[in-house]
Amino acid sequence: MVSNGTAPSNGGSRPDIVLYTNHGCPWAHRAHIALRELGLAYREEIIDLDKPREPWYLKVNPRGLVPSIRYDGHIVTESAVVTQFLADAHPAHLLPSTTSVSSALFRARVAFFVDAFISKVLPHIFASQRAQDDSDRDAAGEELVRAVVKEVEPLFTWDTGKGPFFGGTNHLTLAEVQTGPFLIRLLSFIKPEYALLSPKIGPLLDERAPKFKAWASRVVQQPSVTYVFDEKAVAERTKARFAKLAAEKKL
Ligand SMILES: N[C@@H](CCC(=O)N[C@@H](CS)C(=O)NCC(=O)O)C(=O)O
Repeated sequence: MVSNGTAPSNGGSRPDIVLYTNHGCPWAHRAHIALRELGLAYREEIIDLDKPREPWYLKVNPRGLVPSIRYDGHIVTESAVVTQFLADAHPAHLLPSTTSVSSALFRARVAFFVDAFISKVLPHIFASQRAQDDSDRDAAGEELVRAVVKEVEPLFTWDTGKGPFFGGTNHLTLAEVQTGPFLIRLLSFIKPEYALLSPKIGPLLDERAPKFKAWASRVVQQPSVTYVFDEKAVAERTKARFAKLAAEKKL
């Protein structure tokens, strides 16, 4: 959602940005990556997700979710909308402006890639996290890899350059902004010490989806992706959340 007054006209001047966020939230993580990639200064307000949202925040975002941004007084909510807006308002390496068919095609491919990952792969990451024991976890991991092989690996044939990022570029794009938070969780949570995702996923991806695995491994090393991610804290919080849901029989 974008609301509040006239459209921003930011032609390179420095916008005043507030990011309402929580560092444990993957959707909010998208906004952090975009802001860092675009080199935009911002002030952050951490929203405590363990408490009911305060009335002032519900005025910012009636859904009560993070992330939201205030951009020169204009509120923008929903992570996909926030990051698309930032990339459009600050044309740079994340996304080409729609000035030609080829740039429109690149944007369409980014959008399709993100849709494939979010709609076909992400549900398997969540399902894997809900697994109750090692054998369930391994089975869910197999499903996850199957989805990557079928839906995402073939999209790397779009690469036109030799760079390691989306489309063969040498820099992150909006595709990495929108998927990066989930890639870093995927590649972190497969570590056996967390018992969150099957450790077999790593070798299976190497074998069956090598392009995806190489790409994801590069993305999760980028400073814009790592700077707000506290792996241990996020893994522990994720584990605690799933344990609570299991205890409440809500899984
Ligand atoms: N579709 C939203 C999802 C955001 C979302 O689910 N955020 C979670 C934290 S990860 C949240 O704010 N939860 C608050 C709550 O459920 O009370 C987006 O992409 O921005």
